Amino acid sequence: MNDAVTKPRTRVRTKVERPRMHKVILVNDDYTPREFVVTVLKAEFRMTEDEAYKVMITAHRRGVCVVAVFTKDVAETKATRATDAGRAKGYPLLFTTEPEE
Ligand code: TYC
Repeated sequence: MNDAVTKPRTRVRTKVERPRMHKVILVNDDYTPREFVVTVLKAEFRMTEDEAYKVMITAHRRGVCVVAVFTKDVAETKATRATDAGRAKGYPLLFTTEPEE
């Protein structure tokens, strides 16, 4: 008979890591009207007029602005919807995503 006791080869890891968050980034362009950018930010990211204006004018002056951070799925969905809202009006408005450090 084989009386050897087999030790478990795996150990339960109790460490739980939070999902990495992803930034939604607004990219400036020369064609999309400022007011339209503000409208999209309010509609898709639930911003007030003041918050949306600050994000829009920061992207306008500096080239890009972080809009907000979300889980990967939510960031990608919102970036796509906001970009599509511009495309539907013929504007090159662009929202991208990138993982936080
Ligand atoms: N630069 C655009 C203009 O002067 C306005 C604008 C701001 C467009 C931010 C895109 O992400 C943007 N009409």
